[in-house]
Amino acid sequence: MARDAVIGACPHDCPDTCSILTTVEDGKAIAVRGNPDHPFTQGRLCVKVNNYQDRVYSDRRVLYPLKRVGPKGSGQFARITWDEAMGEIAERWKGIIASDGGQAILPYSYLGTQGVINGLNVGDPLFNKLGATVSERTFCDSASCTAYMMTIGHTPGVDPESFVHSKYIILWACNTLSTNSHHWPFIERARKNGAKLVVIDPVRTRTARLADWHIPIRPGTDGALALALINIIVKEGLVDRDYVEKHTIGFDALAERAADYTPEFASAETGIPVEDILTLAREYATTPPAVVRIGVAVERHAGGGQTVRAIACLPALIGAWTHVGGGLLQLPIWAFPVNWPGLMRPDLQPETMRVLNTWRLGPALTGEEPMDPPIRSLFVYNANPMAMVSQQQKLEAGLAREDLFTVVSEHFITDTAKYADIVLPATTQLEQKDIMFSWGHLYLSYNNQAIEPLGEAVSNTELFRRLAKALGIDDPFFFRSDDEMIEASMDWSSPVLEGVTLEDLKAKGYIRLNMPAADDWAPHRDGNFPTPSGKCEFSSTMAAGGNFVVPLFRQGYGGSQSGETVDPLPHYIAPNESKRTSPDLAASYPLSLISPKSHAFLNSNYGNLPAQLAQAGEEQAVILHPDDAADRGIVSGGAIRVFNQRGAFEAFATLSPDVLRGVVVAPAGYWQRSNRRGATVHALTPPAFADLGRGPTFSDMLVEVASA
Ligand SMILES: Nc1nc2c(c(=O)[nH]1)N[C@H]1C(S)=C(S)[C@@H](COP(=O)(O)OP(=O)(O)OC[C@H]3O[C@@H](n4cnc5c(=O)[nH]c(N)nc54)[C@H](O)[C@@H]3O)O[C@H]1N2
Ligand SMILES: Nc1nc2c(c(=O)[nH]1)N[C@H]1C(S)=C(S)[C@@H](COP(=O)(O)OP(=O)(O)OC[C@H]3O[C@@H](n4cnc5c(=O)[nH]c(N)nc54)[C@H](O)[C@@H]3O)O[C@H]1N2
Ligand SMILES: [Mo]
Repeated sequence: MARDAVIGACPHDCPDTCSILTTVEDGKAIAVRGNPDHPFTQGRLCVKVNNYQDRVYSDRRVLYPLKRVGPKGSGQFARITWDEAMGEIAERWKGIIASDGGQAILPYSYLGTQGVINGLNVGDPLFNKLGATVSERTFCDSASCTAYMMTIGHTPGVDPESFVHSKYIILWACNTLSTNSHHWPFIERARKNGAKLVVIDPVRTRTARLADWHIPIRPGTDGALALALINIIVKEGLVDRDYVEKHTIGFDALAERAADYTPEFASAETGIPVEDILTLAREYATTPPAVVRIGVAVERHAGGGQTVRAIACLPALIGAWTHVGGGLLQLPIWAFPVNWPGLMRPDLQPETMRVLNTWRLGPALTGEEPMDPPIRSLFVYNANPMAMVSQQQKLEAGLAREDLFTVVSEHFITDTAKYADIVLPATTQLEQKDIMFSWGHLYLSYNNQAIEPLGEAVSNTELFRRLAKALGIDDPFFFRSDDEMIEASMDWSSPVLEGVTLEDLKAKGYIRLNMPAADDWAPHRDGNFPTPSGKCEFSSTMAAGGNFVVPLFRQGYGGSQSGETVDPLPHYIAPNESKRTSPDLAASYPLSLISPKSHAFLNSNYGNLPAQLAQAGEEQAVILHPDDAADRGIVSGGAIRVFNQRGAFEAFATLSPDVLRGVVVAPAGYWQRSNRRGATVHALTPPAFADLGRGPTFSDMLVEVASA
């Protein structure tokens, strides 16, 4: 019996990017396990991925090209050949381009796989070449990244492994044990060395339960808290004068601004007692090394960007950056020398291009959002918009359009793929090769292909080669092999890759970027922030310049929302939907709904697979505080309807004092099959942009709940 362990890397859109060993027997993957040698993976895989082979060999996999034979959305398909599929797509697209122009074609994608060659940008060059509408992908961390760049620049920040040296750790809107679980051992080690762990979250999550101090907060009010911390630190003389003098700009203006945000003001907004706000500020400022880890969730509100601006000012204010294990951790992805322009090829875009934000997809398809030319064809890969974006009813109506030619590349017939005219089978990570960055640690990974593709599944790179061929494109760029693409995916001359060869990377599966050791590294001890001024910018020079753009690799056009200038100082923007800002709305819909990540799903991945559904619960649950439930006569396990001015979905009630009163929680990622009437939480989420980077406001909403 031939038995091998193949070294690969987890493909998911998750900070941990684990090193995976796949046991292959006679060409079949029989098990996966975490690589014990990898310093971050430490031999453990999560509940989502530890049976990855079951995803690969699931009898629900799409393994052949399919063509719709029933009505739109019926999920009735018949097998066709790749030649037929490519022939039909090329013919339809050529016709559309001739009659309406390339912009009538809309690609839609995200990070179904995070591999550098198969992931985010794999389709960009082709769609740019066709002059298709550009899909602006800003629903994950775009407001946060824009704010972060404005304040401290594109720095990796604190090495997540340096947390072992921290003495005061704040996990701010981050459910580490579910969404970044391989970071936990480092936090645990710090605690063994005496660190205090604080979690700021409206929910007593599994992470909050293990913290020394859980601070419940009303959703979307973190900006008020952060500004009050600045207020107290300034007023009580806890500022590191020397650091501020040398390595920041705009302190006086920040101090003056923060004077408006008293602990009393913050308490009224956040629901946190004044005493606790004072204690948090004092402990944070006087317990070095102090570190803040922000979760993506902190941004999903009207003021998400400015919230991150305020938080990003804190470490410089107290000189936290002078210590190993002190400062801020957001996304260390900035450390990886990825050749983004080479992947995206923005140079291929025509001069006039149309940009459509991903969660405007529904109204764009129905025509509610004026589209000239209208969208005639939609091409979805690496994404499941029916499960993950707002305006679900409109999206469903748009996808049901008879004249819309929809193609979806997938592993499964998702809620989105169900509406396709053509479904194309995609390989999983075991069936393809790739090179991987991480947004949660500093190791570059290589995913060796473990098994041959199942059925007629192809990798995304191969899919786009086939499309280019069918469309008669002759530029050799579109026909590079995976190896050539991997070779071109990084700037190998970058100092962080000094001495690294692809051969070594393939053999070992991962290498640490050539950065100082985590035990000995305070990245901004001497300032050196990659901002325009080289300093931490309390007062942002980018914002002071008027309307500005932070081009992100996600084709997010960060910056101010729609052309207006941005206040260069951090400030508090209250939620769009709250008792204070929209009392009339709150009279009908008094509860705040958030939809954080599920422990057992990865976004909507695994929302159809038995092991993960068994862990998460087959049906969508909504968690309410027992008093909020009692007020409405709702009992544990009862069927409920959750609704607001935009829509409704049905679920069953789970009662728990772990959620703050006035807050309801619908874990994200469930498919329509798990909801009683089909609609999911995105029937209710708002389509508004946050203040910076066109971030989402998915968690900025009021709802009411009633027994169904
Ligand atoms: N298990 C699992 N892991 C994942 C994912 C997944 O779907 N499942 N998805 C991956 C992806 S794409 C991402 S972006 C990351 C996201 O990683 P996180 O940002 O950690 O994920 P969330 O669960 O969305 O939110 C974290 C916590 O923020 C809280 N929260 C919500 N609103 C607020 C608020 O206004 N203020 C504060 N202080 N807290 C708030 C939620 O209750 C939740 O416990 O996780 C990645 N990892
Ligand atoms: N309510 C709510 N909505 C949210 C969020 C939230 O927290 N709450 N989070 C937001 C965030 S942070 C994110 S990142 C987005 C995520 O939004 P999406 O990226 O659209 O969500 P996924 O569920 O990860 O969908 C990825 C799809 O790609 C498929 N796929 C996987 N690998 C491959 C491959 O190699 N090739 C192809 N062709 N397909 C593949 C998977 O089967 C899956 O169906 O959702 C956003 N929406
Ligand atoms: Mo995300």
